[in-house]
Amino acid sequence: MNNPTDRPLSTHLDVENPQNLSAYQSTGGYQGFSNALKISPQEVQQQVTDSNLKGRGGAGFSTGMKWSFVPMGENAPEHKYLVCNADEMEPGTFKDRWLMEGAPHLLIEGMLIAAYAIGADVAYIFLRGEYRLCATRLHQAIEEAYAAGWLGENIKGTPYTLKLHLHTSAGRYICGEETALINALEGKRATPRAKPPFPQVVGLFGRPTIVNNCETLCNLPSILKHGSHWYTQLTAGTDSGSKIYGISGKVKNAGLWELPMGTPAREIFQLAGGMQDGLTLRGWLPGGASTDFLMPEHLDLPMEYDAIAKAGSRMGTGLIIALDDQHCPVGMILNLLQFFAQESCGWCTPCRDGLPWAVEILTRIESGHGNQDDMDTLQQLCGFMWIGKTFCALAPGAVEPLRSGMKYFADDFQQHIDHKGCPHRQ
Ligand code: L3W
Repeated sequence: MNNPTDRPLSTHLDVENPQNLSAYQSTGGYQGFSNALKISPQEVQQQVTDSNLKGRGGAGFSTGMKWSFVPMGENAPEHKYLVCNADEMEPGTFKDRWLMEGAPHLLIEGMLIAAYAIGADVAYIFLRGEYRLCATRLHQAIEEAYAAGWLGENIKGTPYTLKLHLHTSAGRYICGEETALINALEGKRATPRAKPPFPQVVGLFGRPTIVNNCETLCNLPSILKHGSHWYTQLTAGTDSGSKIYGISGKVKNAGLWELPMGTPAREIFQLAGGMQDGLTLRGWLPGGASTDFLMPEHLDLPMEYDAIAKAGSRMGTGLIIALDDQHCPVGMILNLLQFFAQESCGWCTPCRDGLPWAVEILTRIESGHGNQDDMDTLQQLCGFMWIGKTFCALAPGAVEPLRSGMKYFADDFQQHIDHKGCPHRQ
């Protein structure tokens, strides 16, 4: 990607005072939404469907298809809602923060396009509570957008009206699950709802609601500005567009980069300068903590949804977590499981009881007090907490690094049991 227009997200990030409307407009801001206002909501939906944009929150569901479930025209209720899921709490994931701090108007413009396309008159940004700088900049940007007539009644002289509210989360990982988020926004306990009905039909306050991830929404202005065909050509693989990729762990330069979708993981490691001196890569989680481990031999895979799924994992958020040879995989998995056990909402039994049980067993193994039966029980627990047996994706996601870690790092688990302690501490 050499041309700035080929980096539709980060092209807006290199400006001073990013919350200022003039700074955003100097990089072509609000042109995409202006184009959207000249065509019908259905035509906007069609462009986004044609762009083949997939949700960037972790699941990779088609954005255009999701929107197509929203009742339109005479069948539509009086109010419909758009919600930006900016409750970025996935371990190792910090891409939405970068976008909101660096280009708050890009998100606002993306939300305007999405809200117009589905006929929403009210929109919410559900923001992770700890993201204080994002909140400050979004507040300022929203105020400026209202003052300039980009938000509010009869936007830019058209019949279209949108009210946009910023809501800071009280702080639970489960609020990233769209129906738990909706409950939280309604002031209720943040437990997931049964699906179906999907929020697109029965969502916030019982009305049709689209919940889209922050990065997903930030892609919309460029699609409406340059066209869906242009967007499909940005990729290095088969999924459309560009993607914010990143790495954390013991690499030389942890960070974030906007790259063509489908960039091989090896290139992302190279951008990070490789592993720190003296360390070797042992494994990596492709997109946040709730994905299966992949190995160094998987580094040439394109980072996109199907290719990573075929290798037995998920691209998730696309932010890699690297495991080096001097850190204990058992300890790392225990650390992740502790997080997920703490963040279980407690609604369904497999997750509420299964995750703390897995933590108890892993703690025993990690400290050198585990035995072979513990390994069998862990395997069974992975089955009890799998898709279809829990109410939402939290526990199945939590199980992914555990089940793949037990496969790829079986020797490490065995050493803890045989030598009654962690080999990395001996
Ligand atoms: C209508 C159907 N709509 C699916 C919609 C659904 C939702 C979207 C994705 O979890 C994953 C999870 C985490 N009719 C539909 C339908 N939809 N089928 O599509 O739905 P789904 O169920 O595939 O996923 P989900 O429950 O939304 C998302 C993983 O992401 N993850 C977590 C990331 C965390 C962050 C963060 O902190 N910001 O992104 C990372 O991998 O484990 O598997 O809108 O309504 N038949």
